Amino acid sequence: MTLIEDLKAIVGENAYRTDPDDLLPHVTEWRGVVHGQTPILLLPADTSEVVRIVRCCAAAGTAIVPQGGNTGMCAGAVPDESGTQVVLSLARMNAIRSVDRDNYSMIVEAGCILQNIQDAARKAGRHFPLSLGAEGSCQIGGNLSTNAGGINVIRYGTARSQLLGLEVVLADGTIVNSLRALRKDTAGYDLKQLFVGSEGTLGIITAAALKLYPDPGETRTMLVSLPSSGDAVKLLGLMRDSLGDKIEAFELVSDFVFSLVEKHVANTRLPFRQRSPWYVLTDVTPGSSTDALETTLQRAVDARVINDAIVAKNETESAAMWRLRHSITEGEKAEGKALKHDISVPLSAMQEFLLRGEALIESLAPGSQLVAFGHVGDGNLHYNVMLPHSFKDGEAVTAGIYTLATELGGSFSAEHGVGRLKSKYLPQYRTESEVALMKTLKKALDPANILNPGKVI
Ligand code: FAD
Ligand code: 2HG
Ligand code: ZN
Repeated sequence: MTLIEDLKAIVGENAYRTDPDDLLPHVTEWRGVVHGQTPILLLPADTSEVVRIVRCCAAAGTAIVPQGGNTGMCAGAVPDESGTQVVLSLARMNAIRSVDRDNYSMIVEAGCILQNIQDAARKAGRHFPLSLGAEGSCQIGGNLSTNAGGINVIRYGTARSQLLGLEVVLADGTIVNSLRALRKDTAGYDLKQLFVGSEGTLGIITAAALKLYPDPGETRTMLVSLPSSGDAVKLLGLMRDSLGDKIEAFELVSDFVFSLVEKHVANTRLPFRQRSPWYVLTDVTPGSSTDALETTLQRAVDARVINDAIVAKNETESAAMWRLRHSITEGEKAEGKALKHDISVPLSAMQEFLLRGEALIESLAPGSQLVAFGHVGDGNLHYNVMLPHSFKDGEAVTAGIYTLATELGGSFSAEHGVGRLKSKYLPQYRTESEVALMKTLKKALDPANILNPGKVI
């Protein structure tokens, strides 16, 4: 039998696709920026089928591209153009194996959709805080493989912080089972964390033990308008002084970005009568400190750090505010192609980045439109740029932004990973010894380079 026939036999009828129309969404990056090819998409039902697929591909020297919801931003989940790489989708491995209320944990398969995990936690009276715009289609395996961030990192950390244990299949088919739901465990190297953020290049995640939290209580959503972007950091400082860690989300959005959403996404409207250049959308759980919240807002108005603030009166108003935020990627895509930059800097350098960044873009590509928004409370901004039509190449702009972030002690890749689109920048913006160690790890775990080759390093 040929390899493809062997692979079909492992997963069985109805659990593979070879028809080009069926394959198209799985070989195309969701923005349509990258197109690849594959002979087959496999949909294994369980870990033992993943093991058999990996062994079969390893014997044939055939590359495997693990795929979750294919919502990633760096084309990490699509195969190259060779037409030889097999795509392994985790979509059918989507069971919530168990929820342990007392231990504040759950065990899920890698193909679980993020929103289903949040819902299952809520049903059990618990909270799973990872939340992002693609939560209706991205999978927890993809979230862990990219170390996803999203809107609640300021309080709970990234996907990495939500992980208690992992089951992973290595490049030779070995299962490493560390599905222990423990908050404390210092027995040897913390192997599970090696696979977080490794974008399918070191192993295939098949299941995870996740951390749950108590229900954070009543959440207040506020949309605040600001005279300048730098005021966001001042506002965050004031809020932290009075509310401590009760800030669940703190997102910065420019007026231009919201105008793109209003233009392209139905039923979206900014609730302010008077527009400002920048806004912060924030969720807080003040508990008994509602007075502190009001005093803080008044203090911010007096210090001219904010222009105005609207506090959502109910769930519907809160959802409408968050819909504006979660529709940004869609609004930007509808307007046209943007150069995507996903940078971070220390909060103390954020104001300088914002000031120097605008000037830099204007000097390198005059007439560009800056699509700036993101998780400013984490020091992470989506600093996307729409070039004027006369500009065919944005390389200098991208290099300028990455260099500025690096100079200020930041990262060129804060949240979305490296994948295929950013792999050429890794050697430039990480030290030689860091890259060398990454290569050593890759070689040790995947000597034949069959797991997602061409991605990350
Ligand atoms: P995929 O795109 O399928 O895969 C991503 C990478 O992980 C690939 O390299 C793939 O090979 C690998 N992979 C997938 N599953 C596995 C597995 N089981 N084992 C090993 N490797 C695997 N990201 C954020 O961090 N924060 C945001 O706020 C955010 N907002 C978004 C909003 C929108 C509208 C969209 C479209 C995307 C957004 N993203 C965001 C990006 C994306 O949703 C995340 O990167 C997400 O974690 C990817 O999950 P996925 O299941 O789609 O993974
Ligand atoms: C977000 O924060 C995502 O909304 C997407 O990370 C960012 O579209 C983008 O550039
Ligand atoms: Zn983001």
